Amino acid sequence: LSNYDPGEIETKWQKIWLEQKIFEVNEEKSKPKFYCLEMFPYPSGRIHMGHVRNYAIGDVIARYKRMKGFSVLHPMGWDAFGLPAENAAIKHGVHPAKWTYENIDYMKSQLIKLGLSYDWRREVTTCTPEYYRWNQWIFLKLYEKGLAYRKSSFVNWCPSCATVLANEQVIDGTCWRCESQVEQKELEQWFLRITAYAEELLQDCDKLTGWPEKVLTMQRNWIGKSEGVEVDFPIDGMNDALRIFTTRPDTIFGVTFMCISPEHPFAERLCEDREALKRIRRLQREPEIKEGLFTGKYAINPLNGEKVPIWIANFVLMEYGTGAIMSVPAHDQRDFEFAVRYGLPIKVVIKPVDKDLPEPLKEAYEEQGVMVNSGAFSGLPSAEGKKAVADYIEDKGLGKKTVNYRLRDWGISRQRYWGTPIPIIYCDNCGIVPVPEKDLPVILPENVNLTGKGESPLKYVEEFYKTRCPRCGGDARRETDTMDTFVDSSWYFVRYCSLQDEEAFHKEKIKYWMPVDQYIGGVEHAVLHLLYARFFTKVLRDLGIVPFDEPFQRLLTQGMVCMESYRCPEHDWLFPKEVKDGKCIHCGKHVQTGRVEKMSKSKKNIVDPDEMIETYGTDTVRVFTLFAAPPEKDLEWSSQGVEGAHRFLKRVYALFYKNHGWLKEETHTESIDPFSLQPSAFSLLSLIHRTIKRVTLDIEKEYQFNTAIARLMEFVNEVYNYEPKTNEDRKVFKFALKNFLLLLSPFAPHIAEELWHEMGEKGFILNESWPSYDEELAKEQMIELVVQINGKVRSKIMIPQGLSDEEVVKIALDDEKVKQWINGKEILKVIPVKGKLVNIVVKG
Ligand code: ANZ
Ligand code: ZN
Repeated sequence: LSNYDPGEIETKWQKIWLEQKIFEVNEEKSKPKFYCLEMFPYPSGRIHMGHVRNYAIGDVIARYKRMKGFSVLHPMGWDAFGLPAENAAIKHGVHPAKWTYENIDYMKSQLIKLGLSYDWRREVTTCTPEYYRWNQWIFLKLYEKGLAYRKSSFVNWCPSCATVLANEQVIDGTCWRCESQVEQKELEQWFLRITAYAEELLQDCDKLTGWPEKVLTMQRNWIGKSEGVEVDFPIDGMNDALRIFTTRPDTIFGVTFMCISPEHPFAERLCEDREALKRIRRLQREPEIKEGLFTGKYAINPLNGEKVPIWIANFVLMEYGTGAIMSVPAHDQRDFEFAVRYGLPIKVVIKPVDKDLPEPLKEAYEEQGVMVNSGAFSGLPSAEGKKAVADYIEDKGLGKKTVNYRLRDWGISRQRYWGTPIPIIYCDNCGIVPVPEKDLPVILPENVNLTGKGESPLKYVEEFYKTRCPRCGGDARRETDTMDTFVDSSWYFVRYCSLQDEEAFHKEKIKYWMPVDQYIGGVEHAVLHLLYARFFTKVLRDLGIVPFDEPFQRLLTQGMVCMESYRCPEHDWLFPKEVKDGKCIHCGKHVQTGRVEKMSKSKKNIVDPDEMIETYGTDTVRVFTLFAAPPEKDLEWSSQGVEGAHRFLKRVYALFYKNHGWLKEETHTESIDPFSLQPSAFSLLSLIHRTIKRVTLDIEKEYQFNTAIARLMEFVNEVYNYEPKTNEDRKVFKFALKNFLLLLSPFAPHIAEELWHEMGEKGFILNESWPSYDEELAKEQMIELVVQINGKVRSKIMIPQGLSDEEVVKIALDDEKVKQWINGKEILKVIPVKGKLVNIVVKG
């Protein structure tokens, strides 16, 4: 026991905890449940500090709730499909499966080394057929309901890499990898109709009171509901009308031209110049530079009969509204820029209430105001005007009010190998045929040639794609694209409710555990993952599988782990350990210190969890990450901070070691009568009650673990030199130390468990109840007693408030300093004043 050896303590307890299965939980009907979930990691190879922080936060919550009497579900798994496995395969020639499973093995050992309280019987690995068959099953259900459909759409295509690019991979219209000009290519893809749930997803944001407001705002914006009108503009000389969507019907008298998307069905009819049309179709969308092409045709404004030219423009998206707009350059900045570029007229129809607009306009006036130059509507404030014009349009049958959402259907087809096969078969006779449920899972074949180029590698695996049509029995082909991996993570939290060898959708168990009470993860998932998971939950609800609307009651988005970076003029970015006294250890040159920012491999401003655990132990790493900042704030890694956390735990250890002899013997801590205690014991009792109270409230209130740990540090400082003298003292001290360990255990579970047993306690801390406190005792109750002898202040003593005069006098006379001053002289008078002052008059 003599020295704190975290390595030994931690491996010992980790082993025992697993052997004794103390993290395994089952549904206990008699207890309230708590489902604590951290976002599962991608098995990239090793965990980083961001993971450590995420899981440490979750572990504190899980352990705390468990001690509070909840039945706590705390699972972990692997988001195991995805591109990096495929890239590693191409680069190093290992099969993605091998690479993935090896990473999982290693990372799992790392999580165990962190002392995290997971029930591993529930481990989910999304690349296993047992898991992904249910992706396929859900897909089939969506297909049955018309919520999964195939459609051709435009994607960013790099001709030289022969691959589809995500929007983020297109930089100034060129490929991020090879810089060739990116084209728009039409591709048949599978979509999930998330838009069918757009309104509910939006409305239910109001129910998510346990979510950070910034995340809700991002979700609302992503869904992007906008109310407006669709209006038909007849095309001059044709028996057809162009339907547009606008949110600003109040500006309709200011229309000076029309724009349609290059993909608009009218584009080819209206534009004779095919080459020019082709060129514009290759242009970047949502562009910096707005470009267009005049079709030579005109449309007629249904409100004032004006003839306006129809243009094809690259800033009009086919996927939004109707793919066509009425352009009002005076009041829409995009239209303004377009008008300036092509010399089109600009007509003001909204004027600020209190001033005039400059002539000519320097930019679009997009604010509210009063309608002008607008026929009978002139003079109306724009808000009222909006409604009046919309009503007029509807009354006259010129169009209708509509609602549009920015949210797009979710394209899930990926031309990749390492993902869930889409369970669809194409037959020349029968067309698109879903794989019958009984034939699930459609297994991803092992033998495949990975090239990293455009098409799905499965296209060349004959034993995979060659199949028979389930309907007519004829030769048929399987779909060879795989699913977006976001499908996998859209329902994994439901899978954890039952054990690995049980049903995937165990209704009773789902009903008991779901929804997740606390979800913890990075804010980078504020839209996609969290929105898809909400969407799937509603789908599963409509399938009768889950009995609730929302998957995550509370959401905590933890801050980033940050650190300063170092750069050597000779050796570029350096790892922190390559820097000594501000110099590069390789060349001795002075290094430049960069600002504190998110740890990243590219800038090498990272510390490796394994190394930290090796040096300081897991408990120190946990305490540091939890102490350095509140969970939702960014955390700055600092080696002094880690040292500080380590010193604290060493001191805790030393405190117990000092008292080890008697701690084990003394057993009765139950029968303490606070009011019979000596002042020092009383104040110790009060201190532990106060500490319990503060730590509990810090955890309950927004998980303020940093201040909770600060309380524990204060406690140790206050009691470190306490020396129990009497039996009573020891009783109280032991009581305080026991409770201290209970409080410490969610943060530093290993040292707490070790000392708990060293104190002679039986059983595991995790199975103990969280300590409760007495409001009265927890009060700050010490006051200063001043003792005067013959009118001079001779001593000041801290005493509990509210003692009787008799007791106060006794304390004063027992005080060592007072005794020295009296020094055997005769005491003439002792006058206690309000329990705060004692006047002693002595002879001579
Ligand atoms: C005329 C107008 C005048 C507009 C004005 C705005 C201001 P939100 O709020 O995002 O829904 N628009 C409509 N469909 C479009 C498409 N497919 N591609 C690009 N732009 C499109 O935006 C709605 C507004 O965006 C619509 O209202 C339309 O321009 C444009 F002073 O119509 B507005
Ligand atoms: Zn067939």
